Amino acid sequence: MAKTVFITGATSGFGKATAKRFDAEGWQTVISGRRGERLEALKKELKNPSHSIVLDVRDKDAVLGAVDALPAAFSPIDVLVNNAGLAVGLEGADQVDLADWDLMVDTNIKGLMYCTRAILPQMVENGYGHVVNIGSIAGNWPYPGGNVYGATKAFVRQFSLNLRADLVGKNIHVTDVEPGLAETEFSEVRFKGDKDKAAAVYNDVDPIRPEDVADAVFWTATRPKNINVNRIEIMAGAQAFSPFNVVKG
Ligand code: NDP
Ligand code: 8X3
Repeated sequence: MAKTVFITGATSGFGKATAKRFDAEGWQTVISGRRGERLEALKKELKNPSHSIVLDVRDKDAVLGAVDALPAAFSPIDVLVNNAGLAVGLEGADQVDLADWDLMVDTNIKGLMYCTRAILPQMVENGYGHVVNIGSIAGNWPYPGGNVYGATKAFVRQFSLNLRADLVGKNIHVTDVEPGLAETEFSEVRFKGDKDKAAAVYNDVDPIRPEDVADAVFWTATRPKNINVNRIEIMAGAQAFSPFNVVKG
């Protein structure tokens, strides 16, 4: 029987590429996101059975209801890819709009918690499962303006490790995939629709592609039972570290 992957934020970027990758490998997909027309367009591209759910991960009741209402053919979920997320703004912490911080916390932390809690019981009952969380290098390394975005991804890293602690012995694996500079709609969202500013982020650099991240997600989700990949941090080849910032005087 074909396995089923549930992907949040499948309307763009990593989520969409991940749906295509699992589909190409013969998996069934449950694709979700807020933009229904994009989900329908993606569904037409997929060869294997796919179930789409217009879903805002911030809506706890909607998340729990959508998982409860999964068609029998798409249940239980074998792999959950908690990918939906965003950065909003790059202002310093003293300048930031608090609504941006709320939005990141509600989506990247609370949305990911709701989806995980909704799907885990069926994995436990089934005696098999894998939760792949999409973290970020921003959760491991600080940068100016990364403030709450990076902190939400640090939550994802630690939550992933703590899930491992809870689920060990139940044949449920957990991985935090932590990409760096990758060209998706991420920067357009961060800069609130400013396409020129977003394009400048990827100008004259060879970034990670969504398919590279999909590849890592698929690889980690298909390791044998005796292996759990805890974390994978992936940077663009052109990306590395700056020295500490020392202000003199
Ligand atoms: P995109 O903007 O291209 O995709 C983000 C996806 O998240 C969209 O499908 C969007 O769907 C979905 N999403 C956002 N908010 C919600 C919500 N409230 N409910 C449901 N879905 C939501 O960016 P990426 O593909 O780059 O981002 C995917 C993940 O990767 C994010 O968690 C991001 O933080 C992380 N990441 C990105 C990096 C990068 O450089 N691109 C690097 C490291 C991590 P819709 O709008 O239709 O709801
Ligand atoms: C996205 C990568 O470095 O722009 O998570 O924060 S970064």
